Amino acid sequence: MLNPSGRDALLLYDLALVMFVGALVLWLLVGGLFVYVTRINPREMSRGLAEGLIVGGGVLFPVVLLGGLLVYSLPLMQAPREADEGMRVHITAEQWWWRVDYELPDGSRVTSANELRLPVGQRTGLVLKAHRVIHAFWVPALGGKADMIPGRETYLSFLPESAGVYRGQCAEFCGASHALMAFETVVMEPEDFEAWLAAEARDATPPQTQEATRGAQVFAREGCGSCHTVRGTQAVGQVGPDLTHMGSRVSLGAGILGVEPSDFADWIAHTETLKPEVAMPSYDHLSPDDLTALAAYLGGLE
Ligand code: HEC
Ligand SMILES: [Cu+2]
Repeated sequence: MLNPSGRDALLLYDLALVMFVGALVLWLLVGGLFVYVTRINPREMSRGLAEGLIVGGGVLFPVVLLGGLLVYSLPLMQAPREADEGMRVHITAEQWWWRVDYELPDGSRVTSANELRLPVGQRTGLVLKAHRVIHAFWVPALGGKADMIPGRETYLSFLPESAGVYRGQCAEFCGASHALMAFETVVMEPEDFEAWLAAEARDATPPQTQEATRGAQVFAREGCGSCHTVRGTQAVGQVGPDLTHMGSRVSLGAGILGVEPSDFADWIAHTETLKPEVAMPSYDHLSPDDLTALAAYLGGLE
């Protein structure tokens, strides 16, 4: 929040700064007055001066100051509405991860999860939904916060101003693993973004190594595809995140792990320890060989 990188975050940063400096000046004024009347000049005051202080400093001054701050800050509180320019991304909050759907100009959708990619310098509209319980969407470096409410759509839009990776976090308590519900926002140059989106729209890359091929077999044997989709394969589950391009993401498990092979193995074997009450069982019965093979398969889904 203190390092804004989007147009909307910049407005909020300015507002926070004005409020903070305003509060600091007020505090110094009141403190100074207190020191003056108790230490520097502790004489009895004339009735006129005392009444003047109370009416002026206690009524007029706060009314003018708070009124001014209100007039300054009200225009910043725009009603949340659907963005009228740019691409749209539909984001649904699950317990405890994010479904992410890019809506292309021709109406088709590209499904991803647990990561948001945006082109720099363009406004992108976000259509926010929630499954089951309330969550809140927050990427402090890019803009404000918005509630995500079951049965309703809320809106937010971002205009990122520099490329980079910005962390997002669920900001409304949503159950046991609320604090483990994060994601990364990757802001890219427009041509890089277009290339990424085109790649994301394609079906999964078939396994390239023997290890990965074995991983695909373990994936099928263990029934992972009943909850996960890997486009272009038999896996079409909708319960968990789409894994079609898992290998090109920057984090695992909604922002809680990296994407090294050891992270994949760790996640699959200890899901329930890493994320209490998670809707994916721990596969702690798998052999280290099976876990390595799964990691090779998932890491290769670029
Ligand atoms: C009962 C449904 C279910 C099954 C079966 C299942 N998963 Fe999951 N999986 C989920 C859910 C739900 C999540 C999201 C958990 C969270 O972060 O809250 C998830 C998350 C993941 C992730 C992280 C995805 C991301 O976007 O970071 C990977 C990788 C994964 N599962 C792999 C597997 C593998 C491999 C198997 C089989 C060995 C498997 N899953 C079986 C439901 C399932
Ligand atoms: Cu949440």
